[in-house]
Amino acid sequence: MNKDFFIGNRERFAQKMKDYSAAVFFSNIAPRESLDQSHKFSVDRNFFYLTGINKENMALVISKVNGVVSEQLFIPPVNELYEKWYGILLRHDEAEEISGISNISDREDLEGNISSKLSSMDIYENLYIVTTMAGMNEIEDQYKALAKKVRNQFPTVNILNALPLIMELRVHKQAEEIDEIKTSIKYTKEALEFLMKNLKPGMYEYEVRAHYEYQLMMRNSAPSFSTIAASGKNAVILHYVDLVNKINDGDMVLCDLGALSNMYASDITRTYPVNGKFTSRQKDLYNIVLGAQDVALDIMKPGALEKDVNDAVIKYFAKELKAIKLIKDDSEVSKYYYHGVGHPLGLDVHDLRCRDKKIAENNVYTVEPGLYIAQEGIGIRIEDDILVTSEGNINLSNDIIKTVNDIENFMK
Ligand SMILES: [Mn+2]
Repeated sequence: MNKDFFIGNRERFAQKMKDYSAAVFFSNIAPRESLDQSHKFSVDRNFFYLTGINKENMALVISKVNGVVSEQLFIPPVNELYEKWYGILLRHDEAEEISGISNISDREDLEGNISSKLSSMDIYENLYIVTTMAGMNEIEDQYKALAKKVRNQFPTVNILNALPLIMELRVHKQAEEIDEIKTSIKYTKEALEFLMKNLKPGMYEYEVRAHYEYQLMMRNSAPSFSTIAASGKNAVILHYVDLVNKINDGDMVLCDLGALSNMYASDITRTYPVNGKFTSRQKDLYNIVLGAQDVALDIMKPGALEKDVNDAVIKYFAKELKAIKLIKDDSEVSKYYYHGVGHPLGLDVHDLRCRDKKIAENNVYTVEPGLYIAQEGIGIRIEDDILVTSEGNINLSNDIIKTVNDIENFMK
């Protein structure tokens, strides 16, 4: 991605900041996995959105004083011992090339820099930090430590949350972002086709995952979340990640998976008959779920509420499930469909959404209705990634086959 994209994001963020304020963004640190090992590092998506840099233990400070915006990046200093063990650290000129930020300092100078700003005659009024929604990872601790220090030393400075400002930016996808999502969808399509070709009764769920992720690795991509390959009755568990069961002949396998391209995620679900042929019951239920996608897409327009889309799907399921005599009353739908119809998609798999929960132009949403019938050992979900435009929806994952005929023909 071009640095102009990240420069533009910072400009738009700064416009939304109050005057006489500073904003701090941390890039995150990898959590510990065992005694002297770390989990794989995962960059904070807001930091990435504003810098394009995917590296550990960095910070970005954006300041706005009397309408004048300045920016500074803090990165770990070069350390020869570290580089012998773990890899080459980013140099200042490289960080500038990626981000377009020319003012770069050592990471250890961050706290002193913030203190001198807040004690200066600029008389800062606000410090923006980010509180994540989950509030449970390492980055949250870095923000909390900073907030505690600022509250203690500069009690008249307000601590504000930058998240509402940045979410207003991130929900509207720009052309560069849509291209990245399209690329990650392409990886998913290719890997899913390999998975389908290798699918056969008697294989284990973890083998399905291995086939999929092998193809991502061959493209220097990675899953955008823990791959789900749930067969038979496991498919009624929405976030089934154990993947230990043998897939029996006659069962379906629900594959909910994604890929990354430059940190942008795809999120796709397909449900296949493991032996390549749907039973007539499976086919009927499958086509009901497929129909629910069309219902959702009709409602999903700029200005509609997310709830409107889900309500329409519930109403449709009530009608269809009564027709096949699975339920008697509309209220019973929740027994077989028990999640929302979709979520925003972007740098985060469950991406930031507009605060009013209204669907807007250039949002990217998943549409993923499902039916889960535990007593029959059947779980079906079909998920596509949709770009909302003023001229209508664009199904970005339209090329990933999903009709009964197309799946059966492909798997023959
Ligand atoms: Mn999803």
